[in-house]
Amino acid sequence: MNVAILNYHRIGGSGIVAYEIGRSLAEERGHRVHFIGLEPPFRLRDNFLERITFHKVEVKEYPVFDYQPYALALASQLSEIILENDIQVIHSHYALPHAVAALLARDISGRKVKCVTTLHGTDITIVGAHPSMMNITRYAIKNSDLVTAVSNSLRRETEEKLGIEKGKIRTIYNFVNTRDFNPGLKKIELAHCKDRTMILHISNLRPVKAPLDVIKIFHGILQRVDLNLGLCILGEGPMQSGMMRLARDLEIEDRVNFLGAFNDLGPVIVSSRLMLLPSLQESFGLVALESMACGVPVVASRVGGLPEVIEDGINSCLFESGNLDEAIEKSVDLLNDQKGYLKMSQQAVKTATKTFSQEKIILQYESVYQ
Ligand code: GMT
Repeated sequence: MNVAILNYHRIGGSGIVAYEIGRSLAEERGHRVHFIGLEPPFRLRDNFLERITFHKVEVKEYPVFDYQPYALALASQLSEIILENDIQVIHSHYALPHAVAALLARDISGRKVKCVTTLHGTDITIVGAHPSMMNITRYAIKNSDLVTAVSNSLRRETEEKLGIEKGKIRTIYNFVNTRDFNPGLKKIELAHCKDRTMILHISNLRPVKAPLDVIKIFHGILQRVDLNLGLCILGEGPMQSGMMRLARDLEIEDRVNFLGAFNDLGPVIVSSRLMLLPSLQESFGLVALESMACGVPVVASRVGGLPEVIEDGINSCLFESGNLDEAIEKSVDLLNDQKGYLKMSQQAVKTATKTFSQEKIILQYESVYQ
């Protein structure tokens, strides 16, 4: 099959899922995959893979435009790619603008190419639910041939918020690539965390990830655990300076390390003891799954799709959103109970490899395309 994939190239879950689907389809299932965007997906940059082509979208700069019309340029160039490469399926990750651009490109091309859209979360909960974007998001969903959501929670929320009929959206869970995320990866020693037990947080440090709560939870754990702990933050985002300020105010700045954006997360995760994810909203929480695949339990808020991935007390821990005392207590219990920790770590790997294995989920996408 000839498949076009549209996704955001910046580091983030939706880009990872899009890239891994394309890579598996090309490398393992023999399909021809075309990624189209402003930049190649970030994981593609270091790899040259057979049967994968990247098409760069050119956006015309012109003084009349206050904003460059990326979606229109994408639709126009995609319509040519459809004809030149006999594209049969366009898979859009993130409703806006990708699914809309795909529908427009199909119209322009005059071909009966099928449009599959995968909803990732913020495209519905934040962007799509905003009155300024609601109608066009609903249009994209209704006119796609098939729509998938990365969790039941996101599927239900989309049905409710946008008034989509039941049955239109199918849940296909995210998955993890166990070659890059497994407990056998070589541990690394980060200079700042030498001799310390590392607690980790990975995100884009936006308000939805509640990054200040990460600092507060870490501070609470420090008061109650007799371990030399360090906190590592991976990722970049607008709340980094606020986090630094809070760490200074709480006098723990020497224990908090900001490592910036990383591509190869696996070695950092396996070198850590615990992952904190206190998000206010999370349609799936790919980073939780990646951590679990490495055998590192997660302490996460009970929001969105996280309870579909995490079985509280079995493969990781959940706390009520905003209840930081509960988050601290569960983290402390886990750090103090070696036997319980080991059991949970093994169970986390089992969940990641059995329920959310890449091989299994890719077959679901392939059958969607067929
Ligand atoms: O979390 C973000 O802000 C980034 C966003 C993205 O587009 O990558 O993440 C969303 O999609 C991921 C992949 O499906 C999910 O694992 C994340 O839970 C989801 N984020 C939110 O729902 C906040």
